Amino acid sequence: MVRSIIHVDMDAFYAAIEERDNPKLRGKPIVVGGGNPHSRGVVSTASYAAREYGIHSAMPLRQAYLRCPQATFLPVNMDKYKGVSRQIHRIFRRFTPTVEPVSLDEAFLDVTGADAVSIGKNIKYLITKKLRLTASIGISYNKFLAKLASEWEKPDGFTVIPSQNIRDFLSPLSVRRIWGVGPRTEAQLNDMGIFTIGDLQQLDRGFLQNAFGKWGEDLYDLSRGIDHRPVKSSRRPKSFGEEQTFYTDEGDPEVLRACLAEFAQSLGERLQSRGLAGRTITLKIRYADFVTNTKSLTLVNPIAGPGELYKCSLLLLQRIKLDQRKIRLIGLSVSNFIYPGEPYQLTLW
Ligand code: TTP
Ligand code: MG
Repeated sequence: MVRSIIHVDMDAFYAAIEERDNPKLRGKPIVVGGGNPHSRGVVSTASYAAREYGIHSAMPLRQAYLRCPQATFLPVNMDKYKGVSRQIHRIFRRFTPTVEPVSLDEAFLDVTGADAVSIGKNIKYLITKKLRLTASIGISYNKFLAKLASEWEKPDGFTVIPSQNIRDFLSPLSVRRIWGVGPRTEAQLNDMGIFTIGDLQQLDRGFLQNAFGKWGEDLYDLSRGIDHRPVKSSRRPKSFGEEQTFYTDEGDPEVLRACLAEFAQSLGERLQSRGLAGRTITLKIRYADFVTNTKSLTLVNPIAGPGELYKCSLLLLQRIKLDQRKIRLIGLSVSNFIYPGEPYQLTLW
């Protein structure tokens, strides 16, 4: 199935927010980064008015000052930009859950099966109307082309790259337009006499493989507008769980405890590998007659370790009447996650 991918990239993101919040700065050259043009910092971003003086991201602030001493130099207000980023992502999720954030101001959306152009226009409208900022939007049938499209007429752009004649469309462009080709690869390609995407299209797959390994195959495909990478939505999981159904109904508490130890181990590893901790532990028991009983425990302090998870699961097991009834299924889950770096509200029991 042909996919519909939207790439959204905010224009001069940090600078645009500062400009919005201080009308005196409107249309003026603004340089965000460090705040003091005589310090050793670098430019995070510059407004489009400042870019006319040749100022760009990663340039030393002192150099930016030499180019445009009358620019307003502002410090980075990360909390503010993160807040705006959350608002943008909330707008995206109105249209699809398949949103892959790339950075604070950039994301891919997979809207296959829907009217991508109308969604793109709506997103642009909402960003302008609700956030008083502008975004550039690119639409195509894969990630590479959608990103290329959003860069096409920045700022405030809206570009659709259709699949027809894609080879000819790409052919005159610089190899630098290929996603992943930075200054070093560009220099390497130029040394080989390859300057445009069209030059790349002339080469065969084996040659590129020899020269660049796996990346050579990607170059071969990308130069033809082929890119199968999926849009990976990073929906945050709400819980992790493990469960087991017994072959023959089980009544031995020792076996149940062994299951719980195994679950705690695996859940602990899953949490720790993602830097998560959970506050709620839930034990589920299904009896042979299919009646299901769950017990949960919410802790003041989040836990992530297998040992602590196991201890909690045993406390919960004690609260379940095992009497003579046989058990068909046992499960353990952890939820109420605390994400890395996220403060949590201390609550009383
Ligand atoms: P970009 O999207 O690369 O740049 P931009 O949004 O400022 O400008 P445009 O997209 O219109 O070209 O990056 C988004 C934000 O990330 C940018 O506003 C500031 C920050 N950033 C840095 O802090 N350092 C950098 O080197 C870059 C490239 C960006
Ligand atoms: Mg941007």
